[in-house]
Amino acid sequence: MKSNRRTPLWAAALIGLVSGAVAVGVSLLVAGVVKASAFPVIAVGNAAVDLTPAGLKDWAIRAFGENDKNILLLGIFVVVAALAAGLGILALREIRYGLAGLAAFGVIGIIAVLTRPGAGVVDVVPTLAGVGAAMFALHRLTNRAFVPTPSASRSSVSSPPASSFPASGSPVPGAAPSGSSFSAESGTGTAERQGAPVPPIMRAGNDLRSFDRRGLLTGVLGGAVVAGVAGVAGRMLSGRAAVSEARVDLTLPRPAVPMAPLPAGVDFKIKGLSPFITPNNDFYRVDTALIVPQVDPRNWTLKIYGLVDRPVELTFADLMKRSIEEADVTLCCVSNEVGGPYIGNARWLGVRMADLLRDAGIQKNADMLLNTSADGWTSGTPIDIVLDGRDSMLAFGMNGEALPVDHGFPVRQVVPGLYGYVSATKWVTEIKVSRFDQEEAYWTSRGWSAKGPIKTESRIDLPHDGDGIPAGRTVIAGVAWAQHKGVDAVEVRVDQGPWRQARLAEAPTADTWRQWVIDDWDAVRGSHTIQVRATDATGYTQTEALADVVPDGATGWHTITVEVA
Ligand SMILES: Nc1nc2c(c(=O)[nH]1)N[C@H]1C(S)=C(S)[C@@H](COP(=O)(O)O)O[C@H]1N2
Ligand SMILES: [Mo]
Repeated sequence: MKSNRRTPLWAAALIGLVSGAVAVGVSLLVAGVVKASAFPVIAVGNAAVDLTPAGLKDWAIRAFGENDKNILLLGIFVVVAALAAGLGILALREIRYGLAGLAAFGVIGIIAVLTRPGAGVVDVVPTLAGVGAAMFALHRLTNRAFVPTPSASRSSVSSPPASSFPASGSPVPGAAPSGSSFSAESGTGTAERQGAPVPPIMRAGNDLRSFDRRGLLTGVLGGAVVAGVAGVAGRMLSGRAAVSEARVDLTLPRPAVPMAPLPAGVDFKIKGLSPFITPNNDFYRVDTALIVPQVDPRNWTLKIYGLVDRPVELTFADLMKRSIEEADVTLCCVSNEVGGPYIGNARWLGVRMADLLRDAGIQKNADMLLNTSADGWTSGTPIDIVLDGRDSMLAFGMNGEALPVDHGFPVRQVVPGLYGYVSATKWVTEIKVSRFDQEEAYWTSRGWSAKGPIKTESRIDLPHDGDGIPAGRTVIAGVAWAQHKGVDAVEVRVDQGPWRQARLAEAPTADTWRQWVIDDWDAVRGSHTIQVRATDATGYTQTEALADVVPDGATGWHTITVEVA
């Protein structure tokens, strides 16, 4: 064993660094295992960016251009490394300080992770595991490299190794880790260390310690191996985590013409009534993907080819640089039964398809866009509809966030007025300009119509079918939709009685659903049926005739029964 007369601060800093690396490696591994979406260090970085004043951020983006992310990451790396080294030095002074410092960073990490958009409880697990592993490493490495000298064991109180962790309470005041706790922890080589006469070279807290260079070396190597193996394994497990990170990292561009804020009148805010904007977490999901495609925006491209004058290939960065627009559009699935749940409304952010298609130059004989997703699903969209002036878009934002992975990250198509199966391609990677008489999309070849305009429909949200409700004044409320036509009227009737006009919420455009309410139904005892029907802006009133969802969408009046007691 070699000892050093000067306090080897570099060794303490190295221990801090390795402990920090263990934290990063273990949290990456655990993030990969539990499929957490947020990695603590990146989450802290993003939170820091979010807290940065807008002016500074804009300046930084201008100054750093597309490299701002890398420079930011480098900055984070340097800061984290410096902090870790500092903790190592603190731990040498008094192990509890180092451990408390790690715990403090754990708390910051957890707060940062939890405040990322879309974060869930599972996302804190990697942080907890990383901090726990770092605490273990810091404690262990410090004791390996700075060996409590047997001569320093002035106290006869022998405390078990764990007692020097702050979590289990303060160690006995003034008691140095005894020789027995040291030998319990350091395994082989103990005898040699214990036997050698060690000059006291430093004080750490109340301990006299000596520097064990070999203990440092083997400990640091072990820590580095753990960190490296865990980190690499974590990365391998987490193609998913990488995409989630890229998604959380994404700074959405601003629309060229931001939409006016929604008027308060769009939403009656009645409990149990679908809110005007469906939160992303509540948004229905329909797709054929067993495992959601993980498409990294850095590798994503979109090809527009086929019957075009100039085939186009765009990267995600290309897309984000174009003129950006926002639109509120209610998506609906053709498989939605009358009264069913497969409908939701969101504010989408993206690029107008008309602009892109104009760049490509659509040829005269084309009438269909055959879209392909990263997982090979296809949809067929009529070109005349996409180009008739409606807000058809390639969307990458949904309700103020990057598109959730389940909803098509990084890019999906959104066309107001068409069912999802012919328009709403998620994870879209190709648009082949073609003809309906030459191509058949996924669901069309399985018995569904080639074209799928959304049918005018309405739904009762409140009360629920089968509810038992008290007699008296009762609210009946729901939503109605006729995307790109607009809902003009909603009528409700009870027990086949006269139709009553419902009061309509505002709807700034024709592309969304519209809330409606009857707030003064006098419910009397007994069993009652309630029915609803909508009339759209073309004057068409929904038909009573029941149609199945196949081949082109259900029809009929939503009818519920309630028991009034
Ligand atoms: N890649 C892909 N995109 C898809 C689908 C699919 O199966 N795969 N399903 C479509 C259907 S049928 C609907 S209704 C909408 C649903 O979109 P959502 O899951 O975001 O609500 O996505 C459309 N886009
Ligand atoms: Mo659908």
